[in-house]
Amino acid sequence: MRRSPVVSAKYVKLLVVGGGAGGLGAASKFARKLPRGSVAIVEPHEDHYYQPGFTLVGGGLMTLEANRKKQETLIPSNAEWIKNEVVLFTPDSECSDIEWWRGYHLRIKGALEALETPGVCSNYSPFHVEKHYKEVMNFKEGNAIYTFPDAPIKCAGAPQKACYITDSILRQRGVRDKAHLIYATSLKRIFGVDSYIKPLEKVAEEKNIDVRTKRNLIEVDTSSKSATFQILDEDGIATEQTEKIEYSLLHIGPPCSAPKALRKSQFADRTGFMDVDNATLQSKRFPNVFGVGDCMNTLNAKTAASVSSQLKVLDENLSLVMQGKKPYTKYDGYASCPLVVSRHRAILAEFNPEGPLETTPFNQKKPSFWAYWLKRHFMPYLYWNGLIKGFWNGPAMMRNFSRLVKPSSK
Ligand code: UQ1
Repeated sequence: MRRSPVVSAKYVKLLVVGGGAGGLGAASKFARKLPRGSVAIVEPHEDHYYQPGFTLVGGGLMTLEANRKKQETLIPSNAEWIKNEVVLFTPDSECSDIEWWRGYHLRIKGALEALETPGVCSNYSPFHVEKHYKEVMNFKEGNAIYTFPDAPIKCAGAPQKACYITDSILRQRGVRDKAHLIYATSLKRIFGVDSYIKPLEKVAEEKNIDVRTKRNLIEVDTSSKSATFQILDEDGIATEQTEKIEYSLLHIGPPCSAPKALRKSQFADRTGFMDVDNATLQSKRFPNVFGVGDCMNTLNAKTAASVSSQLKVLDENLSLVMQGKKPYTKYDGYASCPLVVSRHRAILAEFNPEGPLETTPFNQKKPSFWAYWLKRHFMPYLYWNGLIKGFWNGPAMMRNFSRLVKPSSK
């Protein structure tokens, strides 16, 4: 990795750390309203990936190429790109987003090496997502295991989406009866939001997927091609019991962490995520510092859709602080996860930590083609042209409008 020891010290009004969805969206918004030279964005990577597309790449429904753009084409023209990685924060630095796919080796013994061996893959990494599709297309027989970690994870629906798409592909290939599909999750139920549990349990049952709850992957042994799980108790605490399962295919849902420089900094809480006010997104310790995206310790699910709603809050609150005022706009914890359940259907889950927050007047809990179409064709467009350009503030306005048609979305 390129690493220059010191980035030349210079003054900018807003330093955005990370060129992911949150960082680009924030830089775009402020580069438009502040004078030239006021905004700089620190991002070491040449390529930017549309990560919500990875599920589709792993299912052979989109190419990786279609989800990749050069970072230089995305940095707002009025902002400066500092092509480097932050290694140390000093307290009066300003910080925004990112969580990257690195860090996913942290708590699973042997996982990082296993990803380079046959049968082991992850849709979370651009380097192993195409491998998933190849493995599914070449799958002959045995266990195909999809894991969900006992730690924060971005797009919590992605591991089960991968499992459902695999079921569809194996059926089409005529080898589904040779496969035992296992979804092994550390959670007590199939999904974290109550109202989507029943519809998802139905999908899993119809597809004959063996859902094993309270299982936390702790080790991958490539010589015996086996995965070891710790069994968790009702409170999610690890018991002494373990379970070892052999795999032909193992898809790893990675435990995610904030980037190292953030974890080590005074912006982080004890879990290593950025310690911000859950509503205003302002750093609890440094009033001139805000967060957006996956790196924060807010209660929302970590998805691109949540970033869109956070950007509106960030825009208003950071502007207030720049004018010497107090921030008051509140993030409602909105997140969305289009749960692709086959190659043509999806459940459009939208929720906040309190429950569902659906945008459309249609039944979003039922798998539908229109939800799949939105996910496959409309969302990438909205991301590249709306979200990262700082124009898309989430569907809250549309939600208010559709409430006129459908009074309650609960
Ligand atoms: C969304 O805003 C968004 O960000 C661009 C996504 O990310 C890819 C989504 O998947 C979804 C569902 C939303 C929410 C938007 C609508 C119109 C429901």
